[in-house]
Amino acid sequence: SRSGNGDSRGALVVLEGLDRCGKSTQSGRLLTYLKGLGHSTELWRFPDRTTSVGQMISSYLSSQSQLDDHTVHLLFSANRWEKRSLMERKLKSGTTLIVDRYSYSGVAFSSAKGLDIDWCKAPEIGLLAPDMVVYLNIPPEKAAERGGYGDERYEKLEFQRKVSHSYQVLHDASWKMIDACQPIEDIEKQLQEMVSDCVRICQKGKPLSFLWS
Ligand code: DGP
Ligand code: NA
Ligand code: NA
Repeated sequence: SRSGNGDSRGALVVLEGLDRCGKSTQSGRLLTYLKGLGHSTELWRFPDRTTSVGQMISSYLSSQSQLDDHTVHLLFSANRWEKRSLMERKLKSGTTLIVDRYSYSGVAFSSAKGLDIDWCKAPEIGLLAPDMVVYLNIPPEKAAERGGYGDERYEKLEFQRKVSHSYQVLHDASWKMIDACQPIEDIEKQLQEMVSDCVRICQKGKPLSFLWS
């Protein structure tokens, strides 16, 4: 069939956006919704700070360590690679994964520092491609107003403006965009509709694909 000839599987749904765009709130609500429908679903996030690579990233983000920009880029990528095989097993066993940040954050944040975009994309090649990327769109100034930023390294308005620009270069027609300035419940509803279709198509056996596709 056109929808694919593989086995039924879970969907890989990625949420992207600036810091304070509401991704974490929305991914939590989406998890509750999909579980409520009886779908096996897990919420993941990158960076995954629980691994040893993740601890190096966490220490860098809290400015407890300094690292060369290229080095930290590769650590973020390694942090996704170390979860790749588990990710594939989960999807193939029918579990849908909602992922709070993925390779697009990797490219957007590092290219915002001035690193070459193709260099930034290279280490992500071969990771599993999301079935859907939802971008929660918020002007950097609005995000900064939301209870302010924490004190992590990237949570500065000037830098977030650059990240916003990088995301604009990166996203294509396959991304779904949601206006993140709407009321929480409106965003939640729109997300539910988008993701329900995606989950259905993956259940029908849409084949897995790989970055960058
Ligand atoms: P979070 O835990 O979602 O708040 O992410 C921590 C910070 O790290 C946030 O400012 C976004 C940034 N970030 C997430 N993924 C990557 C990545 O792959 N590369 C870089 N350079 N930064 C990232
Ligand atoms: Na953050
Ligand atoms: Na977040």
